[in-house]
Amino acid sequence: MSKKALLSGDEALAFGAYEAGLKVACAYPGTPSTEILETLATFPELDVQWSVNEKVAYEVALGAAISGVRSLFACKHVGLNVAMDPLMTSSYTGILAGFVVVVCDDPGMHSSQNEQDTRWVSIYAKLPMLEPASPREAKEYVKQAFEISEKFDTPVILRMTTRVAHTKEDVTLGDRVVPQQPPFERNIAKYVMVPGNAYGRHIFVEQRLNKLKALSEKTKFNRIEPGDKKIGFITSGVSYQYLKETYPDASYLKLGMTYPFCDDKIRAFAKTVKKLYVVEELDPFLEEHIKSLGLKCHAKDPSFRIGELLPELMPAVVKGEVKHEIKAVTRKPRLCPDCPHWATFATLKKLDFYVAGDIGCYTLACLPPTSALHSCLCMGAGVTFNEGWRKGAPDKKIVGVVGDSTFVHSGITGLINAAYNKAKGVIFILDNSTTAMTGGQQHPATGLTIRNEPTKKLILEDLCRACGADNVDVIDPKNRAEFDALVEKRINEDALSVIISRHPCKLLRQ
Ligand SMILES: Cc1ncc(C[n+]2csc(CCOP(=O)(O)OP(=O)(O)O)c2C)c(N)n1
Repeated sequence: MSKKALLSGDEALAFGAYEAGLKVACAYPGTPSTEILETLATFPELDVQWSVNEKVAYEVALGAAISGVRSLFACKHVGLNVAMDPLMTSSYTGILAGFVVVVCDDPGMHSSQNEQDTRWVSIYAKLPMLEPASPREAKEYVKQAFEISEKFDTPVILRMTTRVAHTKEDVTLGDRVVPQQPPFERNIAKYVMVPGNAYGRHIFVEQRLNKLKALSEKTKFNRIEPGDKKIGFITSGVSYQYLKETYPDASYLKLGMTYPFCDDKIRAFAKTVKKLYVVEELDPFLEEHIKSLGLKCHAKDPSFRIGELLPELMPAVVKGEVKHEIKAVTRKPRLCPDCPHWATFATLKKLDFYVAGDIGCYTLACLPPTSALHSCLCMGAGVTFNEGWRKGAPDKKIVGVVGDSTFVHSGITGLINAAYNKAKGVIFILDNSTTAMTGGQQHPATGLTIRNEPTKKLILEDLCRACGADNVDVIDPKNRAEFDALVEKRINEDALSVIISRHPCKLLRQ
């Protein structure tokens, strides 16, 4: 008898990948994708890791796929930016065993620094993209993604959004089947991307796109649902669910494989309906393409490109109204009571520093009552902005802050750069011994793996010295007088200093 379980999109995707014979999975945490790896880590037969960052995760997982085992990489949308270098060329090398690139976008920025639409990456990298609209589809699509990957020798992008990743649905579970793979053999023309070989592979990539286009025309994932002929929607992802709730009788072309585009199917569907609408969240990805086919279609006003396309907005979208109020979201998260970051920022505020910030719980220190953080761009920029700001404002009291997980992710290179280029100043590593912002994941400096097994522990103070910092101090920010005195001392020195402000997160899960 088949078993059922109530699973989120992330969890269902993980179960689907497991049943499809996945062997290796790598990721760096990032909402709303984090639970994919956390779920996969519960299967003991899988090789699952938190990697130090997304580029590393992508390369380890791709390497495993090229060695002959089905592999998966998962990240949030901004994480894919970090992995873009290997991603672009992996489109040329292709794979041996199936390789799935899962990316979770965050429309409405529930937990992100921007709202980018990853669908464009599929065009840019010439890779196929699947877009499930529910947890059940996430499970089904990931299985199909492995098949497509192997059949067409390509990484396959599987894109979800927050609502699909975090919504729960009952899902049927199946057995795990591990397919036989061909042996890993030397193949320089395919795996050594020097210009001559890459030229040959680029020809392959263009031919592959044509074959994938043919697949997109016939796949059941691009599905026509005939209904009322007066109104026809072309849509994908969670927008499909919202539209179905609002306009259950209309005709639909529901796209599950959104790239390459299924032009013939789109044209055929357009002919059957009186008024054609394209409804999609964020950018006009489908709209621009459908218009380029010479088809007349109605699409949302550009004001709806910002934020989520929530169910209650559907009638306004269809009527072509302008979103009158583009309100900034007023959620005001705060640091937890007794969070160790409070203590560090109390000092930085008191001393009236310009604080180059970074991404983590400590970003919340930009809000009252501390209001002591002055930038947040991307992971690692707390270290590099300290260096950059000093160039134009040498008279200001500038420092940089970075979390422990973020420092390992992408702060190390910035510190080496500062030392090499003779930069000065104080960098604070806010070491709460966890990746708190995303729910408390392990990283190299915690000395524990994703399964909480002991491993080699990265000693941050040794690392900072090796990077070239002149002074490295480790101190508990809750020892306020001592902490203040140390900061005053270091800020007045002509040196590159790192202060590791160490106190464990109150919510630390062991
Ligand atoms: C490229 C990228 N990957 C992942 C994330 C998600 N994310 C934001 S901050 C963060 C790490 C936070 O940990 P840490 O630096 O230790 O700070 P803490 O939250 O513990 O204070 C992560 C994983 C992101 N914003 N950007």
